[in-house]
Amino acid sequence: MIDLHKLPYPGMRTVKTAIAVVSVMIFYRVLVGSEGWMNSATLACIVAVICLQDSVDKTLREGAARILGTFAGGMAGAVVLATGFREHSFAVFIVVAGISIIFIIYLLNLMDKNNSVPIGCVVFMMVVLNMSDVSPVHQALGNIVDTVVGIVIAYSVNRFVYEPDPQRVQNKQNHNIRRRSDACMKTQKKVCAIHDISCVGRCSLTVALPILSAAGTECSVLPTAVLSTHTGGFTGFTYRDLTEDITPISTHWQTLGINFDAMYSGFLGSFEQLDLVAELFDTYRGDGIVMVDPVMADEGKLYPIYSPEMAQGMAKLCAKADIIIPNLTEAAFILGESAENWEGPHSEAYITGLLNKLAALGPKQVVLTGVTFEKDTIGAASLDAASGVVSYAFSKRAEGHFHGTGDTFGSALLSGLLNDMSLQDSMQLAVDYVCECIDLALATPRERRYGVPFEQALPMFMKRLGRM
Ligand code: PXL
Repeated sequence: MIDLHKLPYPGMRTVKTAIAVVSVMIFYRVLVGSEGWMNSATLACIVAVICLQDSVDKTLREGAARILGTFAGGMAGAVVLATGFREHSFAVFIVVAGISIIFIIYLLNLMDKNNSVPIGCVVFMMVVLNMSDVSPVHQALGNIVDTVVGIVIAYSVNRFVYEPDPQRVQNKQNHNIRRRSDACMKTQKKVCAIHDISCVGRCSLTVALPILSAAGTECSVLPTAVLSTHTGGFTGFTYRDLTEDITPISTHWQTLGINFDAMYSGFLGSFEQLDLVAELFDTYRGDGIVMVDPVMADEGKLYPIYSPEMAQGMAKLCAKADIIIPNLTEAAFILGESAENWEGPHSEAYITGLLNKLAALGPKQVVLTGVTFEKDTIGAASLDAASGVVSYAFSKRAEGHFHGTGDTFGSALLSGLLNDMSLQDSMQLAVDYVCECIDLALATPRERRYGVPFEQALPMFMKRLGRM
């Protein structure tokens, strides 16, 4: 049973919206009379409802946007009526109507007035769909007048019925943000990212940390090595192996009773780290996700700093993971196969064969990157070992190699999973995000070896995660 006493009262804005609508109706009833007042009142009522924002200042700003939208929609409608398209066949009329809507939206977006778009389209439709005897220009002007009436009444109600204290509005907004983030804090996921720090060149931790933070997770790091730059495309880089620091760091963490919802390993600083990272997984995995990116090779070749034993060691580490995310070259090295087919195009049988052989090593899920069946698209394939389900995520292909995109992909994929997205959706998110980063990279003069401008695509990424 609903306890009526516990229901909140309707807010002041709700009441004021009702007052504005009723005032518009009274206005037109008195002005136009009992015949035809409803037709005139419709647009003014719509405008009053959408203009009635929670501050007077905002109502005015919205009002200006409505007038511009009304003008654009009204004029476009007048042109369509004046040129007699409505009297043509239905097919011609709907084609012209569709093109006009595109034109209105395009024009308003070009003027950077996208909040004028809805009213522009509403007014256009009201003009072209309303059979009245008045001339098109008359009708368009009438709509503009009705819009102004709606705005003036919304503004007056907001201003005179009860003007909200801006401080109170701000406090309420802050309170809502706090409430939302309190709820989020209770469930905020903790990740441990185990990669190197390449000081310059956007890869590994300098990519994983910001992406996982933007995804709302608390990202701790365990650096495996510190390099002045990454190893692809730079020479003369410094290399400090942090193998000796891993056990003391973990020993301290254990005194703090730390645990993680996800452990995500990438580039390792030495062969010995394979065992150390496997131990970290045992210590901290709990019910969390262990994701291994077996970073060691690309474009058919092992990275020069690694020997072939690294590939065998990585295969053992992959066996301990819940998810592994090799590229095609790494998959071949892990399986002890030739990597000459890394570039594709690949056959579906080849990809599913690799997925199954990788799953046989032990991980619950395998995500293979760099999969391409046709020349214009590239993406990833996944296999869920328990269900046997194979899925794919593709995006458009760009020529060439882009440093750090494996780390961008892995961080985005894990972000999706930790935000409760399915493996398929997380994979599509990661593929799309990398594609957006590459598009941005192609649009900047920065040398490729400095990585992709993933920072610029974070808003798109956060929107897809529902965090913006
Ligand atoms: O993005 C993979 C990566 C990570 N860390 C270092 C690298 C590379 C790839 O070249 O050199 C140090």
